[in-house]
Amino acid sequence: MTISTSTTQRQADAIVVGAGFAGLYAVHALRDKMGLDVVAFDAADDVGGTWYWNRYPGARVDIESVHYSYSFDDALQQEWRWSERFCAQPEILAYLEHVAERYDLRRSIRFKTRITSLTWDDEASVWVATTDAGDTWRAPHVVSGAGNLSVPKKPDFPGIEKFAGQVLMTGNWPHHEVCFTGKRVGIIGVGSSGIQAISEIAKTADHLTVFQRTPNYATPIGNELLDPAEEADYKANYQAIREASRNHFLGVPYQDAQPSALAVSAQERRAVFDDRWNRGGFRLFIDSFADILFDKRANDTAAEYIRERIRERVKDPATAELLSPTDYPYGTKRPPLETDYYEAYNRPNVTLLDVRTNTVKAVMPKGVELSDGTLHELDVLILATGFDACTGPLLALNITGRNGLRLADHWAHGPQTYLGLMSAGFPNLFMITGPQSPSVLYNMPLAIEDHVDLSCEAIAYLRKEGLGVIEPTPEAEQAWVAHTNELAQHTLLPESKTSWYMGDNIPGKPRRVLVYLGGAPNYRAKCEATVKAGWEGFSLTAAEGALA
Ligand code: N01
Repeated sequence: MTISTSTTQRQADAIVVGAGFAGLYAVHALRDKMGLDVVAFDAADDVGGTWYWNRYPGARVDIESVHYSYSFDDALQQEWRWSERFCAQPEILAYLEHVAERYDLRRSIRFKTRITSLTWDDEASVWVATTDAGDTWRAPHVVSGAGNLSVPKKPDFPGIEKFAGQVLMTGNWPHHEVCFTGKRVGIIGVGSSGIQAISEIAKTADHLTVFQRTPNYATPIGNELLDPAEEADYKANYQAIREASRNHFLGVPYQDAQPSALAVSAQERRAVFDDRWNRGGFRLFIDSFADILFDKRANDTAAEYIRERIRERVKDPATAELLSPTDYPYGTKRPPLETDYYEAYNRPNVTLLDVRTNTVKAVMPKGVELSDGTLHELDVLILATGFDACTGPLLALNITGRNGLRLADHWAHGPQTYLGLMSAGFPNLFMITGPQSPSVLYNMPLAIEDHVDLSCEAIAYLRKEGLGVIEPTPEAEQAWVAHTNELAQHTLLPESKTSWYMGDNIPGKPRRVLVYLGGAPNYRAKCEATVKAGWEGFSLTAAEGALA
């Protein structure tokens, strides 16, 4: 369909939120595979989603690009060339632009348009979307590709609006090149974004001050140019690789994990850690020993190994100490991957400050003031302070479901979903990689494809059966929430008190695990069994009214 602009109240078969990995594939699947009228919305002026907004220096994927890419069309995966093992943001954005072009997706997307509310019309069984362009759209189905890490955390530093220099956010980086030469730069936050940005900005800034609250367990990404022979080999075996990925906890075809870090000698353990450290990616975390995320004593061995490596790389022992996490297990905060991150602290132009003990008091016109009264003068202040993860992007859509139920109220104590895909009282609303699905603990493009395909299957089933509405039963939802909470209790995740996996990074956000921790293969099996059992746990009914 080409979007009509002739009326102010318009109709479609499906509304898609977002034009990132999820929104693009949803448009293609719903429109081109199912033949539906689709309209998508994105606040940006082009496609890309997270890869559109996160343009900070050093932004790079941390699952190998050959794996972190669409699998839905073999021709696409054969023709696209990745230049590096872990490509940088511009190349991933170019890939998504290519996908938009190749499948002619832009004609179904309204850019520079944000959905301001989504309201279920009980009488007509349709969603009514309003946009900041002043339009209203009606459609029986909504597929949200709003993302998991797309709503940056609001700055919580008093006085920031009075800062005389430039404030930049990694999650909403300017489109022009930012030059740090001759500048005093400060950065708050040492998560994946901060760590990638620090490693790059340290090379050009006159001085870089890092304000660190909680140190992270960063390990080498192991990036290098992708050897064409290796690439050809991947491409010749893509089907098997994708299958192996989908059968792996994290959605990558790694197969070398040993059962337990505690079942081998210290020497053997060291050899495994060294090997995974050298091979890079998430191998140390996910492909060394299978009990690292579940057994504190196993975790301690990996944590101590990483601290040892930090001490080897950072020249000043006090700085190395400050960079070494000690009060939460490895992997309970999302582990960042790095290139030369720790070496940045050996440079004379980089200072590390501990803002856990000496907190940020305020941002002053000249710089950042800490609780002890010291003022750190800056020309540029970068906020790498994270996101309102998983629930934030959905709540930002201002969603009201059946009988006036607001999603914000339904989720007042944390997300409530069935399979992380739908929520009771919010019919025909498909949340791609929603909370309590494997999402960020799975290879995102594959997680997205699985969820979009499942949503399409639900819509096709409704149509085949002459029905109009699908939603989870409250009982199925409650059981799923209890199941995801219980799974989390069997892991070490709840032991970190500052992890966005648990909602801890946003003041006032309810503490509840935001991801499904049973692993992608179990999750996929559960979805398949649900469909096979006639959409068990869902209620499927006729639509209340015809589309007006
Ligand atoms: O955000 P984060 P991120 N005062 O929440 C600090 C993905 N990603 O944007 O830990 C002082 O991890 C906060 O400190 P603390 C990836 O999934 C992927 O870096 O709360 N500090 C922390 O250090 C990742 O996990 C890639 O004590 C404050 C930092 O800000 C996710 O996005 C690249 C503060 C936030 O870290 C989010 O990563 C980038 C305050 N008031 C991101 N408030 C890839 O490589 C916050 N902080 C693919």
